[in-house]
Amino acid sequence: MTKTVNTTPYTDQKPGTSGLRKKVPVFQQPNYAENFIQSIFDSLEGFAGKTLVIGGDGRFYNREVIQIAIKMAAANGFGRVLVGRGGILSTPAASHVIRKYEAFGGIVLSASHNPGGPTEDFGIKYNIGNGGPAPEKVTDAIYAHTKTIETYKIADVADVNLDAEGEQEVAGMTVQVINPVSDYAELMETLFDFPAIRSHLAGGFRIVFDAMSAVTGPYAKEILENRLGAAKGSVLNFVPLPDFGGHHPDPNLVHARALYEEMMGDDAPDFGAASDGDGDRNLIIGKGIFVTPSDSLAMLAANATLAPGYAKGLAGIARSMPTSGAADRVAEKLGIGIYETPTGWKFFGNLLDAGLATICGEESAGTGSSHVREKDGLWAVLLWLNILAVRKESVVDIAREHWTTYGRNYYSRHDYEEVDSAAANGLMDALRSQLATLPGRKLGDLTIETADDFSYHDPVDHSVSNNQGIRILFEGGSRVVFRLSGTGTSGATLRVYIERFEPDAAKHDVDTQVALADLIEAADTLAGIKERTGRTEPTVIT
Ligand code: G16
Repeated sequence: MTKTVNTTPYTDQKPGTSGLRKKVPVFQQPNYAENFIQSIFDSLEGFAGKTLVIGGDGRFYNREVIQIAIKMAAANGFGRVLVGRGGILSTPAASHVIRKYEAFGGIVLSASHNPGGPTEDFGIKYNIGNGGPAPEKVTDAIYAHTKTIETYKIADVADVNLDAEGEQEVAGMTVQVINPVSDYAELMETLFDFPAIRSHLAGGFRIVFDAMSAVTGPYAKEILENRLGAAKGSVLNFVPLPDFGGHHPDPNLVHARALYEEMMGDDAPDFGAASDGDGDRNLIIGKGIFVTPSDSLAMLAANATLAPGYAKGLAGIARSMPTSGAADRVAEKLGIGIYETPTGWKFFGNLLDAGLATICGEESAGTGSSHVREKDGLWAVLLWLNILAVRKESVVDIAREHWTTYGRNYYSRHDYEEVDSAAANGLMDALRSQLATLPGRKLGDLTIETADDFSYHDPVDHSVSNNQGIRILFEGGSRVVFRLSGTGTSGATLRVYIERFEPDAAKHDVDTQVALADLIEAADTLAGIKERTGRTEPTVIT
């Protein structure tokens, strides 16, 4: 029933920021998915007879790869597979299922916020037993195996029925098809004050949640409408579609524009939110105000004790390096640790496991906590709703009060997508070669204080990750950061992160792009963005 198939390596299977992401036709090449999955198994030890969780965000090609992964898990000796009904598990739900059932690990199929469809994006990621993305030493081992692979093992059996909950047998292994929503919904009930949120909603507090035709739809319907009593119709685009309805399931101001415009209107609901393809990102918009992910992290951390799951306080806060320093000020006031990691949720795993951090966040619309080991879109929405239900103030009032207390970190990210890779690498190399001479240089009223290429020293396992983004820090605390994205699937994406700290509450009402204008200009002067990329403006501004 099990066969060993000869194969030859592909040279392009290096995992990026979050697993292997490629266009669907790349994954459809003979043995492409099989090679990568076998390389995952070949870099693990001790899983014989153990449980593997498999799920995905429902995008095009999800079901096909789930069948392959199940049959390969059976042939490689796993004892049990837990798979979400229909092949569906949001990324945070997969993390929770791995933890709850003490699985050996999990395979999560997603390309996150990237579009789906026959010529769009797909991805495979391995999560370890703590429920989090595999750390670099594991992804490096996987990549090494992809370069030398000669055979893979697969059970020669009929497809599993993914649509009926319950147990089936596949080549001596048990496959259990589970309800994808219920474990996760139960977890949320233990963290948040559902009665308080329910009564706030019943009292007329209006919300809208855009599931972007992606995986969060069934979760949001169940939790927001069924369990919390939000008005029917509060959850939009709740049916997960293989092509996300032809849209980018990316909850930002460009791809969730309609939600943004509704929230800025005269008759806007009180609270608007969205999540992405696989349910780990979030967008938070109050009536008349967009809350940047960096600010959201700081505001959630500052108010977290209002939720039962965090009532005892936070151990610490962690943020990725390009995320604004707003959370640092909260940590300082609370007298707790603050950790600055490279981009990539995998870097939070050790801090969470060691109990050093409770809440983590990234500028890329990711926020989460120690409840799982992934970022969690609905979790962020529910923590906001819990805070709003207890404080009974508007989002704008909470934000203003926060800025008055802590100061405001004006923040924006400018993305230049699908730039020629050589041009993007040339830009970064040129910046790197200037680093030593930049301190002291003046650009208009700005003076560069320090400049470096960020290196992370993990305080738990002492691993070192170099070249994690170029930081230019100016006197007074403003900064510009340059990085190349590790999640794109064609060309290179240059990300420029711009930040200015403004302590004076009288200056908290300025348009963000205006507040950052001199830094934006300085970024172009330093890196020659227009000249090197041939672009006159960013593809996306968030
Ligand atoms: C992934 C990672 C995040 C990271 C984001 C952007 O998110 O999990 O930690 O911040 O990519 O990475 P990059 O700037 O390299 O494109 P997701 O939601 O795509 O899984």
